[in-house]
Amino acid sequence: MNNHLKTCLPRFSLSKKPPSVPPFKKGVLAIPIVPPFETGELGGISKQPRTVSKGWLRNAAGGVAISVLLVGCATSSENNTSQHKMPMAGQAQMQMQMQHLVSMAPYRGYLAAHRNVSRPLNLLGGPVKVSISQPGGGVFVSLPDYRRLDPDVFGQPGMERAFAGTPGIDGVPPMARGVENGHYTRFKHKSPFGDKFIVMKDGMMRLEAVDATATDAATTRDSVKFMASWKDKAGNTYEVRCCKMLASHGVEFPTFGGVVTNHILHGSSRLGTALMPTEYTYLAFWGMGEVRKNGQTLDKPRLIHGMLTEYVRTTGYQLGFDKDITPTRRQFHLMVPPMMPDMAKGGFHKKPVNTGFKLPNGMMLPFWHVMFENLTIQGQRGD
Ligand SMILES: [Cu+2]
Repeated sequence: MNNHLKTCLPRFSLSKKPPSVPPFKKGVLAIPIVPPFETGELGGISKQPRTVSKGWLRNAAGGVAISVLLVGCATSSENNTSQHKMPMAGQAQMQMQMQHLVSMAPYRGYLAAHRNVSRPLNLLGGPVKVSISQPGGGVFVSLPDYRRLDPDVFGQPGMERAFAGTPGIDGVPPMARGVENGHYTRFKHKSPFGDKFIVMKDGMMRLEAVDATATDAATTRDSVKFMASWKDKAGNTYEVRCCKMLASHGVEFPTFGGVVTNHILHGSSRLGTALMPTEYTYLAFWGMGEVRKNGQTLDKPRLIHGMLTEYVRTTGYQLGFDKDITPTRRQFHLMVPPMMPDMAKGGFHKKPVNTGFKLPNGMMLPFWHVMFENLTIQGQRGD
């Protein structure tokens, strides 16, 4: 990987559990701690229901589904430099602090109570079926940036909020926060969450999802078929497909069977990274898919997360604080984080996404965080 980029990753839980394809096995993998903002964990994988294995994602049929949460961040080479100069004792202390912070992730007990459930209950009122599409137009592609810290989400020095869990993926530890005049300023490390972006053309997206299973569990009846593509100035086409696998349960926060509808995520919810604002989420999914360029698969399998939310951007397309949200507009976010599960050793290992897209400084963009806003949305409840 690029030595000038450090990535910080989210944690997942992988458990195998096809609802209709016995036998299933599952396993929760160990969490490697890579200071200072690199950790990962594997959760549970579950096969998608056969009822959704058709159409343009036919290949997904019979595949194992993973669920994931993801997010990745990249730190600048300057940060890496200071990190490398840290004395060994200091590094060990930092690692211990990080392990302690990760151990304080707020949903650990909740997740433990759900990950082995073999027969999860369904949503009240029946499954929610959602179709979302964008036929064309531009997309907003996030670039690595330093996220400003919302006091409503992160509190203030001495009265912190949202500090536990995997840094950047879940909370942000106090030592990773800039402070000025008694207030937090920004996350010290670059991440996919910030104000920097570029626009790419010919953005197309199609999602068909079912939210049937209510809670996290070892198995799920949720399903996702997703495809999105966009083009750079040179005419290269970038594409993401998902999900051969769905995350039936999370490791650091719930995934509600891999698909969740009509919920609050991110920010103060402590469901997903706090670096995104607290946002009403009409639909979100976590699964495993692939990254392509010009019709060629560049990276597979990769963790994929998508969500349809209320609008969280402001003037100049800055990523807003909670107070800046526009509840009557909607947008779709696609996230491919720079981390991968390690099925042999357990846990996740750092692995920047081979996006095939170079940043102006010549380095590869190590993640995709892409926003679609020209949407047609349909939802239906019931069998
Ligand atoms: Cu999200």
